[in-house]
Amino acid sequence: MADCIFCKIASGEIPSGKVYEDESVLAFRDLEPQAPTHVLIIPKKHIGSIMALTGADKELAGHILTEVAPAVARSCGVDEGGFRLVANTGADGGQTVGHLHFHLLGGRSMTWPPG
Ligand code: D5M
Repeated sequence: MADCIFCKIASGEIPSGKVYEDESVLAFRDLEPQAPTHVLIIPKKHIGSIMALTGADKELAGHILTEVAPAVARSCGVDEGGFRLVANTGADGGQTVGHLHFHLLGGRSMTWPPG
């Protein structure tokens, strides 16, 4: 999508602190880290949010959850200590960028409930 910042990051038009990339997914450091490890995992194709996922995205969504997130957690060294994986969705969910992204946060103890 032309004016989507994460599409521009996915295409390389805007630089990012890349930690993982394959043909369908990119993971990069969040600009405003909320934990020692704070990585955003995005599909390269534009999907607005979890609510815009369709049956055609099952393989992609499964790939992110079963392969990419664990690989990123391992490469960042938070797989054993634990981490939080969250997709803020919509206005009440706190989503500010309209391109599906999973925050992977770790390196400190998380609190619950979130703010
Ligand atoms: O999360 C959107 C997140 O995106 C927020 O934590 C800041 C981050 N962000 C915004 N622009 C960039 C760039 N250019 N690089 C890295 N991280 C960025 P949300 O859940 O939508 O509030």
